[in-house]
Amino acid sequence: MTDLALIARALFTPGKGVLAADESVHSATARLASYGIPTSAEMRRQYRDLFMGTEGVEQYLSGVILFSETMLEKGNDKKLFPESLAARGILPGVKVDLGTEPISTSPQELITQGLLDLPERLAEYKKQGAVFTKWRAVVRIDGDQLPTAAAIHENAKRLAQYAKEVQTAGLVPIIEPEVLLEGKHSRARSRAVIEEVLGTLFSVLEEHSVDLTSVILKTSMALSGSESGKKDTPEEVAEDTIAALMQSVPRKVAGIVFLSGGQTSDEATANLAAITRRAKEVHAPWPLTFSYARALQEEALSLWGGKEENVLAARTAFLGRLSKVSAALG
Ligand code: 5MM
Repeated sequence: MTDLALIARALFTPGKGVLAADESVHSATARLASYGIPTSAEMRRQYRDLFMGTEGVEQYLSGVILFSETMLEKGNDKKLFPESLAARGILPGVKVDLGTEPISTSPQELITQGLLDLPERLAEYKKQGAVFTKWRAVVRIDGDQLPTAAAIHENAKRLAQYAKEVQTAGLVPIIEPEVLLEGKHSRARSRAVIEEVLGTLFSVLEEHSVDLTSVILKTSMALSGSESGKKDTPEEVAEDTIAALMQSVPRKVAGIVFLSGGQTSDEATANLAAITRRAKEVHAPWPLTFSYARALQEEALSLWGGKEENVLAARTAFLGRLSKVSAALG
């Protein structure tokens, strides 16, 4: 097994998963504001510290995805965040895409930016202690109109170029083609889109000679759209999600992590439990775990409210959610 494949495997240590703490300045500001928390660079640092500074997270976290700003900041323990994580046996990773912009020929769809100076930035992140990276593409469903094949293909090409550059730099790539929950679509449509997106992605990765043994897929679950009026049972989500993955993801892939994508904390936990059960039933070939942001953060953020006196209660809630999500891995 290569060194990169070993790092990828370590992210799937049984009972552990990945905290996504890589919100850009724009997303972190919006997240804090939505909980009535004041927004500033210092509040963003405290927001990161609330989670990463929680005693005992190493029981549940194999890795944390950081935002570039956080790579250079210190927690309340006066250690740089990547160093503090590594000292507790948690692998530090970093989001390296630079966000999305509308596609000129299909303005309702998005293309992810960030390839131009990627090799230089990867060298810096590696010096700062990152051992893995993440790039997110966004896929919007609208009836049979969206996504277009052209948008799926262009995002796949960029994900493949990113993954190749990252492996060349000696880091593990997480590839995240997020199929959005927003919309009126059915779960069947979500499953079909996930299959199409992943089918295209893995064929383009192969064209770019990306080594799949150190690639981690971060995927959405197959869910009915948030405006469909339908609430799926965890068993329905699990059946369609695992079917889509079995159809489209090569056995060689190092592992699959799930995003929570706007589900509540309880939904994301119950759906993960059903998915891991279903994966065992059908002998799915890859290790699975979580890579949640919102579903791990929401209870703690409501309790915290940006106030020092609430830190302990917020951290207790965070650890409680981590323990439930870890238990969902079976
Ligand atoms: C889909 O978002 C990723 C997973 O988070 P959820 O579990 O909340 O769905 C997450 O890693 C996302 O990529 C980051 O929060 C960064 O997002 P932005 O929009 O700030 O680049």
